[in-house]
Amino acid sequence: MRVEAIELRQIAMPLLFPFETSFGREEVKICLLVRIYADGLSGWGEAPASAAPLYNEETVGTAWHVLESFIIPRVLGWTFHHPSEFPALVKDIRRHHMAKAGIEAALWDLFCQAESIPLYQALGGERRRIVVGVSLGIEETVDKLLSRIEGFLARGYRRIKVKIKPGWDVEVVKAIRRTFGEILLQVDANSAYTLEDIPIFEALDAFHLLLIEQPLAEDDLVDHAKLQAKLSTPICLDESIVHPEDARKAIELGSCRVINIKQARLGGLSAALRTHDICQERNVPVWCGGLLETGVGRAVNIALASLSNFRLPADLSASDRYFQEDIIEPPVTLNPDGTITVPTAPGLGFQVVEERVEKYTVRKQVFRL
Ligand code: OSB
Ligand code: MG
Repeated sequence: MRVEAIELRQIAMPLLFPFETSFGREEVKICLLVRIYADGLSGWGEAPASAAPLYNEETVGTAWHVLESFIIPRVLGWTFHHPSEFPALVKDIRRHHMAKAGIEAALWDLFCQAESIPLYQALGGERRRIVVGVSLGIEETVDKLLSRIEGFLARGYRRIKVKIKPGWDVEVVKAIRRTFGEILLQVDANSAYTLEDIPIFEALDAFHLLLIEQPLAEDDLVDHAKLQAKLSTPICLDESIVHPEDARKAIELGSCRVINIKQARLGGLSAALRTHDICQERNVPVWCGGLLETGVGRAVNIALASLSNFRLPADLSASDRYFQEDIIEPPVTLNPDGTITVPTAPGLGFQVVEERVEKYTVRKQVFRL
Protein backbone atom coordinates (compact mmCIF):
# COMPACT_ATOMS: atom_id res chain seq x y z
CA MET A 1 0.00 0.00 0.00
CA ARG A 2 1.21 3.53 -0.70
CA VAL A 3 0.52 6.35 1.75
CA GLU A 4 -1.01 9.30 -0.10
CA ALA A 5 -2.11 11.69 2.64
CA ILE A 6 -2.19 11.99 6.42
CA GLU A 7 -4.70 13.97 8.44
CA LEU A 8 -3.69 15.00 11.92
CA ARG A 9 -6.14 16.35 14.50
CA GLN A 10 -6.05 17.40 18.09
CA ILE A 11 -9.35 16.68 19.76
CA ALA A 12 -10.92 17.62 23.09
CA MET A 13 -13.81 15.51 24.39
CA PRO A 14 -15.44 16.17 27.77
CA LEU A 15 -15.14 13.22 30.17
CA LEU A 16 -18.34 12.17 31.95
CA PHE A 17 -16.58 12.64 35.28
CA PRO A 18 -13.11 13.91 36.21
CA PHE A 19 -10.29 11.37 36.55
CA GLU A 20 -7.77 12.12 39.28
CA THR A 21 -4.50 10.24 39.78
CA SER A 22 -1.44 10.82 41.96
CA PHE A 23 -0.07 13.00 39.13
CA GLY A 24 -3.06 15.16 38.21
CA ARG A 25 -6.70 15.59 37.31
CA GLU A 26 -8.29 15.37 33.84
CA GLU A 27 -11.75 16.70 33.01
CA VAL A 28 -11.42 16.67 29.24
CA LYS A 29 -9.91 13.95 27.11
CA ILE A 30 -7.26 15.55 24.89
CA CYS A 31 -5.31 13.56 22.33
CA LEU A 32 -4.27 13.36 18.69
CA LEU A 33 -6.10 11.37 16.03
CA VAL A 34 -4.33 10.25 12.87
CA ARG A 35 -6.04 9.30 9.63
CA ILE A 36 -3.93 7.80 6.86
CA TYR A 37 -5.11 7.54 3.24
CA ALA A 38 -3.79 4.80 0.94
CA ASP A 39 -5.10 2.83 -2.05
CA GLY A 40 -8.57 4.39 -1.81
CA LEU A 41 -8.95 3.45 1.88
CA SER A 42 -8.32 5.31 5.13
CA GLY A 43 -7.20 4.05 8.52
CA TRP A 44 -7.46 5.63 11.97
CA GLY A 45 -5.09 5.72 14.91
CA GLU A 46 -4.87 7.55 18.22
CA ALA A 47 -1.83 9.08 19.92
CA PRO A 48 -3.08 9.28 23.52
CA ALA A 49 -0.64 11.97 24.63
CA SER A 50 -2.25 14.45 27.00
CA ALA A 51 -2.16 18.18 27.64
CA ALA A 52 0.72 18.00 30.12
CA PRO A 53 3.73 15.62 30.42
CA LEU A 54 2.57 14.01 33.68
CA TYR A 55 1.93 10.34 32.86
CA ASN A 56 4.94 10.22 30.57
CA GLU A 57 7.09 12.83 28.86
CA GLU A 58 4.84 13.32 25.84
CA THR A 59 2.16 15.96 25.25
CA VAL A 60 -0.14 16.62 22.31
CA GLY A 61 2.27 19.45 21.45
CA THR A 62 5.38 17.26 21.36
CA ALA A 63 3.54 14.53 19.48
CA TRP A 64 2.27 17.00 16.88
CA HIS A 65 5.75 18.46 16.44
CA VAL A 66 7.50 15.12 16.05
CA LEU A 67 4.81 13.80 13.72
CA GLU A 68 4.79 16.90 11.53
CA SER A 69 8.55 17.47 11.38
CA PHE A 70 10.03 13.97 11.49
CA ILE A 71 7.60 11.07 11.17
CA ILE A 72 4.99 12.19 8.62
CA PRO A 73 7.64 13.27 6.05
CA ARG A 74 8.92 9.67 6.07
CA VAL A 75 5.50 8.04 5.93
CA LEU A 76 4.09 10.15 3.08
CA GLY A 77 4.74 8.34 -0.19
CA TRP A 78 6.01 5.27 1.68
CA THR A 79 5.00 1.85 0.35
CA PHE A 80 4.43 -0.98 2.81
CA HIS A 81 3.28 -4.57 2.62
CA HIS A 82 2.69 -5.07 6.34
CA PRO A 83 2.33 -2.57 9.22
CA SER A 84 5.09 -4.34 11.15
CA GLU A 85 7.50 -2.67 8.70
CA PHE A 86 6.78 0.72 10.27
CA PRO A 87 8.97 0.56 13.42
CA ALA A 88 12.12 0.19 11.28
CA LEU A 89 11.19 3.37 9.39
CA VAL A 90 11.36 5.44 12.59
CA LYS A 91 13.84 3.38 14.60
CA ASP A 92 16.42 6.19 14.81
CA ILE A 93 13.87 8.67 16.18
CA ARG A 94 14.21 8.30 19.91
CA ARG A 95 11.13 7.73 22.07
CA HIS A 96 7.97 9.69 21.19
CA HIS A 97 6.18 6.38 21.54
CA MET A 98 2.62 7.70 21.54
CA ALA A 99 3.23 9.68 18.37
CA LYS A 100 4.60 6.54 16.67
CA ALA A 101 1.79 4.36 18.03
CA GLY A 102 -0.86 6.61 16.46
CA ILE A 103 0.67 6.13 13.01
CA GLU A 104 1.23 2.41 13.43
CA ALA A 105 -2.38 1.83 14.50
CA ALA A 106 -3.67 3.64 11.41
CA LEU A 107 -1.42 1.45 9.22
CA TRP A 108 -2.80 -1.73 10.86
CA ASP A 109 -6.35 -0.47 10.28
CA LEU A 110 -5.54 0.17 6.61
CA PHE A 111 -3.85 -3.19 6.15
CA CYS A 112 -6.74 -5.07 7.76
CA GLN A 113 -9.31 -3.24 5.63
CA ALA A 114 -7.35 -4.10 2.48
CA GLU A 115 -7.18 -7.75 3.55
CA SER A 116 -10.80 -7.75 4.80
CA ILE A 117 -9.80 -9.13 8.19
CA PRO A 118 -10.47 -7.88 11.71
CA LEU A 119 -7.53 -6.38 13.58
CA TYR A 120 -7.63 -9.00 16.33
CA GLN A 121 -7.04 -11.71 13.74
CA ALA A 122 -4.13 -9.85 12.10
CA LEU A 123 -2.54 -9.58 15.56
CA GLY A 124 -2.91 -13.30 16.24
CA GLY A 125 -5.62 -12.90 18.86
CA GLU A 126 -7.70 -15.83 20.01
CA ARG A 127 -10.17 -14.59 22.55
CA ARG A 128 -13.53 -13.31 21.34
CA ARG A 129 -14.55 -11.74 24.64
CA ILE A 130 -12.35 -9.72 26.97
CA VAL A 131 -12.96 -9.74 30.72
CA VAL A 132 -12.84 -6.11 31.79
CA GLY A 133 -12.65 -3.94 34.86
CA VAL A 134 -12.89 -0.25 35.56
CA SER A 135 -10.18 2.16 36.72
CA LEU A 136 -11.40 4.75 39.21
CA GLY A 137 -9.68 7.96 40.20
CA ILE A 138 -9.14 9.61 43.54
CA GLU A 139 -12.32 11.20 44.92
CA GLU A 140 -13.00 13.93 47.47
CA THR A 141 -14.25 11.41 49.99
CA VAL A 142 -14.05 7.65 50.48
CA ASP A 143 -17.86 7.50 50.49
CA LYS A 144 -17.98 9.04 47.03
CA LEU A 145 -15.52 6.42 45.75
CA LEU A 146 -17.53 3.62 47.40
CA SER A 147 -20.73 4.73 45.68
CA ARG A 148 -18.93 4.90 42.34
CA ILE A 149 -17.61 1.37 42.86
CA GLU A 150 -21.10 0.17 43.77
CA GLY A 151 -22.45 1.58 40.51
CA PHE A 152 -19.81 -0.10 38.36
CA LEU A 153 -20.13 -3.46 40.13
CA ALA A 154 -23.89 -3.27 39.56
CA ARG A 155 -23.27 -2.76 35.85
CA GLY A 156 -21.22 -5.95 35.77
CA TYR A 157 -17.58 -4.84 35.79
CA ARG A 158 -15.53 -7.80 36.97
CA ARG A 159 -12.64 -5.98 38.63
CA ILE A 160 -12.10 -2.64 40.32
CA LYS A 161 -8.86 -0.67 40.16
CA VAL A 162 -8.41 2.38 42.34
CA LYS A 163 -5.77 5.04 42.15
CA ILE A 164 -3.72 5.54 45.31
CA LYS A 165 -1.33 8.21 46.57
CA PRO A 166 0.21 8.95 49.97
CA GLY A 167 -2.69 9.72 52.29
CA TRP A 168 -5.20 7.89 50.04
CA ASP A 169 -4.21 4.23 50.25
CA VAL A 170 -4.55 1.74 53.12
CA GLU A 171 -7.69 3.29 54.61
CA VAL A 172 -9.33 3.43 51.20
CA VAL A 173 -8.58 -0.23 50.45
CA LYS A 174 -9.77 -1.20 53.92
CA ALA A 175 -13.09 0.60 53.35
CA ILE A 176 -13.53 -1.09 49.95
CA ARG A 177 -12.91 -4.54 51.43
CA ARG A 178 -15.25 -3.82 54.35
CA THR A 179 -18.02 -2.73 51.97
CA PHE A 180 -17.65 -5.12 49.03
CA GLY A 181 -15.78 -8.13 50.46
CA GLU A 182 -13.48 -10.17 48.26
CA ILE A 183 -14.14 -8.52 44.88
CA LEU A 184 -11.27 -8.54 42.38
CA LEU A 185 -9.40 -5.40 43.45
CA GLN A 186 -6.12 -3.76 42.52
CA VAL A 187 -4.43 -0.40 43.09
CA ASP A 188 -2.34 1.93 40.93
CA ALA A 189 0.12 4.42 42.45
CA ASN A 190 1.52 5.94 39.24
CA SER A 191 4.98 6.16 40.87
CA ALA A 192 3.86 8.14 43.92
CA TYR A 193 5.97 6.25 46.51
CA THR A 194 9.56 5.41 47.45
CA LEU A 195 11.16 2.54 49.36
CA GLU A 196 10.66 4.59 52.53
CA ASP A 197 6.98 3.72 52.18
CA ILE A 198 7.53 -0.03 52.58
CA PRO A 199 5.27 -0.12 55.69
CA ILE A 200 2.37 1.14 53.54
CA PHE A 201 2.89 -1.68 51.03
CA GLU A 202 3.23 -4.24 53.82
CA ALA A 203 -0.14 -3.02 55.10
CA LEU A 204 -1.67 -3.26 51.59
CA ASP A 205 -0.24 -6.78 51.30
CA ALA A 206 -2.85 -8.01 53.79
CA PHE A 207 -5.81 -7.18 51.52
CA HIS A 208 -5.40 -9.88 48.82
CA LEU A 209 -5.05 -7.37 46.01
CA LEU A 210 -4.69 -8.80 42.51
CA LEU A 211 -1.67 -6.55 42.07
CA ILE A 212 -0.07 -3.25 43.01
CA GLU A 213 0.60 -1.19 39.87
CA GLN A 214 3.67 1.02 39.46
CA PRO A 215 4.35 1.84 43.12
CA LEU A 216 7.81 3.41 42.61
CA ALA A 217 9.65 5.60 40.12
CA GLU A 218 9.24 4.66 36.48
CA ASP A 219 13.01 4.42 35.90
CA ASP A 220 13.74 2.26 38.93
CA LEU A 221 13.64 -1.48 38.31
CA VAL A 222 16.10 -2.10 41.16
CA ASP A 223 13.96 -0.64 43.92
CA HIS A 224 10.87 -2.38 42.51
CA ALA A 225 12.79 -5.67 42.85
CA LYS A 226 13.59 -4.84 46.49
CA LEU A 227 9.93 -4.06 47.17
CA GLN A 228 8.63 -7.14 45.33
CA ALA A 229 10.88 -9.36 47.47
CA LYS A 230 9.08 -8.12 50.57
CA LEU A 231 5.52 -8.61 49.27
CA SER A 232 3.30 -11.54 48.45
CA THR A 233 1.07 -9.31 46.28
CA PRO A 234 2.40 -9.17 42.70
CA ILE A 235 3.85 -5.84 41.60
CA CYS A 236 2.72 -4.86 38.10
CA LEU A 237 4.74 -2.39 36.06
CA ASP A 238 3.12 0.17 33.78
CA GLU A 239 5.22 3.35 33.25
CA SER A 240 8.51 1.42 33.67
CA ILE A 241 7.93 -0.78 30.61
CA VAL A 242 8.47 1.39 27.53
CA HIS A 243 10.37 -1.18 25.47
CA PRO A 244 9.93 -4.95 25.09
CA GLU A 245 13.44 -5.39 26.53
CA ASP A 246 12.33 -3.56 29.68
CA ALA A 247 9.90 -6.42 30.26
CA ARG A 248 12.69 -8.99 29.97
CA LYS A 249 14.92 -7.03 32.34
CA ALA A 250 12.15 -6.42 34.88
CA ILE A 251 11.30 -10.13 34.91
CA GLU A 252 14.96 -11.14 35.23
CA LEU A 253 15.50 -8.72 38.11
CA GLY A 254 12.31 -9.77 39.88
CA SER A 255 10.95 -6.22 39.72
CA CYS A 256 7.39 -7.41 39.02
CA ARG A 257 5.29 -10.53 38.47
CA VAL A 258 2.76 -9.00 36.09
CA ILE A 259 3.04 -6.48 33.26
CA ASN A 260 0.52 -3.91 32.04
CA ILE A 261 0.69 -3.59 28.25
CA LYS A 262 -0.34 -0.28 26.69
CA GLN A 263 0.55 -0.33 23.04
CA ALA A 264 0.77 3.48 22.95
CA ARG A 265 3.28 3.62 25.82
CA LEU A 266 5.40 0.96 24.10
CA GLY A 267 5.48 2.78 20.76
CA GLY A 268 2.87 0.79 18.86
CA LEU A 269 1.32 -2.60 18.23
CA SER A 270 4.52 -4.30 17.04
CA ALA A 271 6.32 -3.47 20.28
CA ALA A 272 3.24 -4.53 22.24
CA LEU A 273 3.17 -7.92 20.47
CA ARG A 274 6.87 -8.45 21.20
CA THR A 275 6.33 -7.55 24.86
CA HIS A 276 3.39 -9.96 25.04
CA ASP A 277 5.55 -12.77 23.64
CA ILE A 278 8.51 -12.05 25.93
CA CYS A 279 6.21 -12.27 28.94
CA GLN A 280 4.46 -15.39 27.66
CA GLU A 281 7.79 -17.20 27.11
CA ARG A 282 8.60 -16.49 30.75
CA ASN A 283 5.12 -17.39 31.99
CA VAL A 284 4.47 -13.85 33.23
CA PRO A 285 0.83 -12.78 32.74
CA VAL A 286 0.00 -9.46 31.10
CA TRP A 287 -3.16 -7.38 30.94
CA CYS A 288 -4.28 -4.51 28.79
CA GLY A 289 -4.04 -1.05 30.29
CA GLY A 290 -5.69 2.09 28.99
CA LEU A 291 -5.18 5.83 28.75
CA LEU A 292 -8.84 6.90 28.68
CA GLU A 293 -8.70 6.42 24.92
CA THR A 294 -11.45 7.50 22.56
CA GLY A 295 -13.22 4.71 20.69
CA VAL A 296 -10.39 4.67 18.14
CA GLY A 297 -7.63 3.86 20.63
CA ARG A 298 -9.91 1.57 22.58
CA ALA A 299 -10.73 -0.48 19.49
CA VAL A 300 -7.00 -1.08 19.04
CA ASN A 301 -6.63 -2.09 22.68
CA ILE A 302 -9.61 -4.46 22.52
CA ALA A 303 -8.10 -6.28 19.53
CA LEU A 304 -4.73 -6.56 21.28
CA ALA A 305 -6.29 -7.87 24.50
CA SER A 306 -7.60 -10.89 22.57
CA LEU A 307 -4.12 -12.45 22.58
CA SER A 308 -3.67 -15.48 24.79
CA ASN A 309 -1.28 -14.16 27.44
CA PHE A 310 -3.64 -11.30 28.40
CA ARG A 311 -4.75 -13.15 31.49
CA LEU A 312 -6.05 -10.51 33.89
CA PRO A 313 -9.09 -8.21 33.47
CA ALA A 314 -8.37 -5.24 31.21
CA ASP A 315 -8.67 -1.49 31.86
CA LEU A 316 -11.09 -1.40 28.95
CA SER A 317 -14.47 -0.07 29.85
CA ALA A 318 -17.59 0.67 27.84
CA SER A 319 -17.86 4.01 26.00
CA ASP A 320 -20.33 5.25 28.64
CA ARG A 321 -17.68 4.92 31.35
CA TYR A 322 -15.77 7.73 29.64
CA PHE A 323 -17.97 9.86 27.38
CA GLN A 324 -21.49 11.12 26.84
CA GLU A 325 -20.95 10.22 23.20
CA ASP A 326 -18.04 8.23 21.76
CA ILE A 327 -16.64 8.86 18.27
CA ILE A 328 -17.26 5.27 17.10
CA GLU A 329 -20.40 3.34 16.17
CA PRO A 330 -21.51 1.14 17.64
CA PRO A 331 -20.16 2.35 20.99
CA VAL A 332 -18.23 -0.13 23.13
CA THR A 333 -20.70 -1.86 25.44
CA LEU A 334 -20.38 -4.18 28.41
CA ASN A 335 -21.94 -7.64 28.20
CA PRO A 336 -23.92 -8.80 31.24
CA ASP A 337 -21.08 -11.18 32.11
CA GLY A 338 -18.58 -8.32 32.48
CA THR A 339 -16.90 -8.83 29.12
CA ILE A 340 -16.46 -6.78 25.96
CA THR A 341 -16.96 -8.57 22.65
CA VAL A 342 -14.09 -8.36 20.16
CA PRO A 343 -15.53 -7.05 16.88
CA THR A 344 -15.13 -9.09 13.71
CA ALA A 345 -15.66 -6.41 11.06
CA PRO A 346 -12.52 -5.60 9.01
CA GLY A 347 -9.96 -3.21 10.50
CA LEU A 348 -10.75 -1.62 13.85
CA GLY A 349 -14.18 -3.22 13.67
CA PHE A 350 -16.04 -0.01 14.53
CA GLN A 351 -17.14 2.88 12.31
CA VAL A 352 -15.51 6.23 13.10
CA VAL A 353 -18.23 8.91 13.02
CA GLU A 354 -16.67 11.80 11.11
CA GLU A 355 -19.18 14.49 12.19
CA ARG A 356 -18.46 13.74 15.83
CA VAL A 357 -14.71 13.77 15.26
CA GLU A 358 -15.15 17.12 13.52
CA LYS A 359 -17.17 18.49 16.42
CA TYR A 360 -14.41 17.69 18.93
CA THR A 361 -11.52 18.80 16.72
CA VAL A 362 -9.59 21.83 17.98
CA ARG A 363 -6.69 21.68 15.51
CA LYS A 364 -6.40 19.99 12.12
CA GLN A 365 -3.86 19.71 9.33
CA VAL A 366 -3.71 17.56 6.21
CA PHE A 367 -0.32 16.53 4.88
CA ARG A 368 -0.10 15.50 1.23
CA LEU A 369 2.60 14.35 -1.12
O1 OSB B 1 -1.87 4.51 34.95
O2 OSB B 1 -3.21 3.15 34.09
C1 OSB B 1 -2.87 4.31 34.29
C2 OSB B 1 -5.38 6.72 32.68
C3 OSB B 1 -4.55 7.77 32.34
C4 OSB B 1 -3.21 7.69 32.68
C5 OSB B 1 -2.71 6.56 33.33
C6 OSB B 1 -3.54 5.52 33.65
C7 OSB B 1 -4.91 5.61 33.36
C8 OSB B 1 -5.90 4.60 33.73
C9 OSB B 1 -7.16 4.58 32.87
O3 OSB B 1 -5.83 3.91 34.71
C10 OSB B 1 -7.58 3.25 32.36
C11 OSB B 1 -8.66 3.37 31.31
O4 OSB B 1 -8.36 3.80 30.17
O5 OSB B 1 -9.81 3.06 31.62
MG1 MG C 1 -1.14 2.59 35.51
